[in-house]
Amino acid sequence: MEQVPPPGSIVVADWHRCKDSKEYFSKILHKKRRKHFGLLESPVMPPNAAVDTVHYKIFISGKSGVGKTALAARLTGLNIPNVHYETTGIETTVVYWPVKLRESGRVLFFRLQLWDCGENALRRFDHLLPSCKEQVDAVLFLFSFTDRTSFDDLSNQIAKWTGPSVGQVAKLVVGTKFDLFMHCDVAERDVRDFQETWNLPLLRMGGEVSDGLGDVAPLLNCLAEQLWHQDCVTAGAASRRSQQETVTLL
Ligand SMILES: Nc1nc2c(ncn2[C@@H]2O[C@H](COP(=O)(O)OP(=O)(O)OP(=O)(O)O)[C@@H](O)[C@H]2O)c(=O)[nH]1
Ligand SMILES: [Mg+2]
Repeated sequence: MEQVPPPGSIVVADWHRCKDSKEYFSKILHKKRRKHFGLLESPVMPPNAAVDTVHYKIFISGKSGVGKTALAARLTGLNIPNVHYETTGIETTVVYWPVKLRESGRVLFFRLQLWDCGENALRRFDHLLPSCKEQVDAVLFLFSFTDRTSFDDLSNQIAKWTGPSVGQVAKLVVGTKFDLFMHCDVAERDVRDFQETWNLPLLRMGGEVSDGLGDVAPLLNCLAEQLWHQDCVTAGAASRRSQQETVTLL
């Protein structure tokens, strides 16, 4: 079972609602809508308020039509396509998200590069998955509330990303199309059982993209929290290892 920090234990939850976050969130907004950043662009802070940026690669996993491209669009503040156009290769998008660490009060910009690859393209071209996996920091496992088979396949998908051969990868589960409750095919009880088995964060998404940050903040904060926790665990293990090596050398 994964060791997952409880929500809000590492980063300030709902920080986007706090007054002191305004100068940071204003750098990712333009006329109250999300600013879009190309691969070489980044938010610019005044020199006296410079903050560090931490970079991560995130892979979005899930069967065709589950809503991977729609989620990437939602997290970036773009409109969601109404019809399903199969993604024919890998599409990457960059999301910047400011975060305040609870303990130190330090502010960081998380630069999340989202990797969205069409499921049918993944099956067809063997070279795509290795590129997606290379140095990946986190995987978002998607299922759709309107497609039972996508939920039933989750354990299978997660198992493929678990174990010593995969290395450290933060994992989050995202249930899409939560707005289509009339067609819901996954019962709350099943979601609870799944969470008890896997102990992974599970977020529900759906509906129109809103102008505000409220619908994406829980997911982005949760992702930032998992990534930061993973880095701290890795850094702790590395420093313990170097201490042990020093002791052995002495
Ligand atoms: N109502 C609703 N529709 C959604 C949601 N997410 C995705 N969709 C719709 O589901 C369809 C498929 O979504 P995509 O994001 O294109 O699917 P995909 O996972 O990228 O599929 P592939 O690229 O083929 O692997 C689109 O028509 C979206 O508009 C949601 O949360 N709510
Ligand atoms: Mg797609």
